[in-house]
Amino acid sequence: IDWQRSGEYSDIIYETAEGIAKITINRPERHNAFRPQTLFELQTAFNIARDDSGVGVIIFTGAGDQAFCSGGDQKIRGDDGYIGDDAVAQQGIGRLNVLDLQVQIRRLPKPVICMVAGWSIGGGNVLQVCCDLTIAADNAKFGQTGPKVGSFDGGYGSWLLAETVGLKKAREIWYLCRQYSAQEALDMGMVNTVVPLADLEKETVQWAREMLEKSPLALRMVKGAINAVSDGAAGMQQFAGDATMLYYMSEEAQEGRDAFKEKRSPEFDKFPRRP
Ligand code: 2NE
Repeated sequence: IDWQRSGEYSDIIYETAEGIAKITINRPERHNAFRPQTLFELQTAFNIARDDSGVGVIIFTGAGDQAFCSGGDQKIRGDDGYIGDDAVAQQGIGRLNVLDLQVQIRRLPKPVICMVAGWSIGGGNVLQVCCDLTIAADNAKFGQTGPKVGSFDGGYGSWLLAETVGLKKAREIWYLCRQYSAQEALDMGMVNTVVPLADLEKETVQWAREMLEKSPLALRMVKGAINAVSDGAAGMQQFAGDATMLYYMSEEAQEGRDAFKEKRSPEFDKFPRRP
């Protein structure tokens, strides 16, 4: 696959090919730990992929074969969050802007595949959990470290993980902070498949291609429906917004718009009152 790189980023790489966007965290010297700047760039890249009608599926991964992501960069962790280089940081104020990225991935109306080689740890594993699907290489290792390093994720990192692997297993993962092999992650339903490291991208692209053959609106609605249950009112708001979008696309809704513009009464009688 002939990836075309675009944009100017320091911490990530954005590439596209054949209807697929690939977003790569590019800090391999820290096992792709994220800092505030990494997350700003990821948010930009995910927005570009969302807005690009030529993109149907997004692959989210990490540079190299040692790690997808090792979570928040502990070396720039301040006393209230992660300290970046921006004006907020100049005042000594930290950020936890990974939470915004988690929400963005959940609400993005295109499938996001997490492609994991090596470590998927801490806040990195929470991002993995937030993705729609996960393809793991046979060298992948998963876990949460929060209670070991003075952190926790009580949002998606807890209850979405529990929804994914079950309550008992989620408690074990957080309470003991063990590391789990790719096969163990597969057995507990945290990933979709495990493939040899050498085949990781080929297999992930194959999954993306299969989804690209499917109806984009159907995929959007299924993603919204699955997430609506666990995202509560926010999930319903998104799903309801999609219903509005579909209604706007109907002749019935367009009749209301046209009647207003033409200063006449709308003729809704011509549309069936469906059973
Ligand atoms: C991932 C793990 C177990 C890998 O161990 P190993 O032995 O294979 O590699 P090593 O030597 O630890 O790591 C290689 C280099 O990457 C850095 C290391 O410090 C090392 O660099 P040097 O010190 O040799 O120069 N590195 C790795 N992870 C890093 C990190 N997260 N931040 C900064 N540098 C990192 C092992 O590396 C490990 O346990 N890493 C820490 C995982 C972790 O605790 N992550 C943070 C969890 S909290 C979080 O992400 C979070 C949250 O819970 C809630 C909100 C927001 C964030």
